[in-house]
Amino acid sequence: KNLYQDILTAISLKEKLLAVLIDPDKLKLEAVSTFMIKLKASSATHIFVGGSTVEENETDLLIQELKRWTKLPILIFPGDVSQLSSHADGLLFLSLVSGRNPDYLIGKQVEAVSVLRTMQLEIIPTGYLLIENGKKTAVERVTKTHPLNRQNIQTIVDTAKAAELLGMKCIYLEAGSGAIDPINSEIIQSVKRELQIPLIVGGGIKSKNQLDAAYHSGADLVVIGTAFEENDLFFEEINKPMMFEHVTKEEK
Ligand code: 1GP
Repeated sequence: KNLYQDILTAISLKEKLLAVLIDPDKLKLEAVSTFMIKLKASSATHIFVGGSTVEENETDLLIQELKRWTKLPILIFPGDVSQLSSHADGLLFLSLVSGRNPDYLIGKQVEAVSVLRTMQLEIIPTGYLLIENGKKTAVERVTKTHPLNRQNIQTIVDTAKAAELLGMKCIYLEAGSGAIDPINSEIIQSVKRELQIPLIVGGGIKSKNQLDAAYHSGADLVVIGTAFEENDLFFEEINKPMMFEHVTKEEK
């Protein structure tokens, strides 16, 4: 498996990718089978596993259970070093470049190395940018960092670009789980224009229209967690044809 190469190939074919984010703190092992049957009927291409506050071992057990039900690639989207698991396929090796807390820029990453050495995970270095969305998010609370101001688009673009120049393989624009507003189109378009690497967008996407708007603005991979947790019908709703399909076809 080469997860990153597969992402690049999908992008070159103008395919849009969708990751379902599963928080081990919220999805209990007994509920995995029902959740995965619904997920199978959806257009999800990836599973991300992670959360801001997860108990030791919970992630590993959940990933083992998920593996029984799916062949989709499972990537760890870690809130902490304790969430690493050898049963996943890959890891978004995040650096919170929107913040100025050295622990989340490089400290946790150094801590992770001794664990990663014992695992065979494909590691995808990812510049992680938290963008302000009107309410304080778990990422902000846990990392004790300030999100970037959503009005200050140039700073957001420059931060993403700096991460790319440092060698990151992806940029993740994050509004925060359960955000009131998802990352807006102007921000996504402006960042996308400057990037050569894949763009991941997540946080607060709760409708098919918002999902399509993120893709149309330039997101290569969209991450959705809360909407799947709270709305069973969403698994089917996202299978509907893309609202902007006519536009994307012309662009092809
Ligand atoms: C959070 O971007 C993800 O890290 C997904 O957010 O739960 O709001 O979909 P939601």
